[in-house]
Amino acid sequence: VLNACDKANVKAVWNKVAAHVEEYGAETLERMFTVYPQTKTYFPHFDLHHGSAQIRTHGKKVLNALGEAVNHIDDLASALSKLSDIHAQTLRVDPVNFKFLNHCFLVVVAIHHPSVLTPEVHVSLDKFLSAVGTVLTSKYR
Ligand code: ZNH
Repeated sequence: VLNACDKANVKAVWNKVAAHVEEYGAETLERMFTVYPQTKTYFPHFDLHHGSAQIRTHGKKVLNALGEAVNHIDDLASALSKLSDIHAQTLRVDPVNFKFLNHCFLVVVAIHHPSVLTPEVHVSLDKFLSAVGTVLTSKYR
């Protein structure tokens, strides 16, 4: 459960990330496809080469959705309800992949903002990303 301190930490991280959603989103996805190549199976229709416009566009979508979640951090279930339907009913992404994506995003934040990501903030961001993943995989059956 995210406590008040976690919520403040996540918002502080997002203040740093918000201006770079496309760049960080693309880096997160590229890392995920490289480090966890099985995640590529969900994107057979994408050009997955370095610098792909589709990766940039999709990365921006994913990070904007995370930003929306930050804006509604007290009510993630309603804020992500539609996205949760899409992931459960249409995309059927195996839940393990959410951990991969979360990990890659944490690494990207760490690279760009090392001083922001104290161990305490790392915990809060990890808790937030897990909570988002839980919501997005909550309607699977
Ligand atoms: Zn996802 C889609 C978000 C995870 C896969 N996504 C999507 C979108 C969004 C998102 C916003 C768009 C939708 C519409 O169109 O409306 N995701 C997200 C988030 C997350 C995710 C926030 C977490 C955090 N996904 C994920 C994973 C995976 C995925 C993990 C695998 C690996 N998605 C996906 C796909 C899609 C999506 C495949 C579709 C794409 C296209 O375009 O086709």
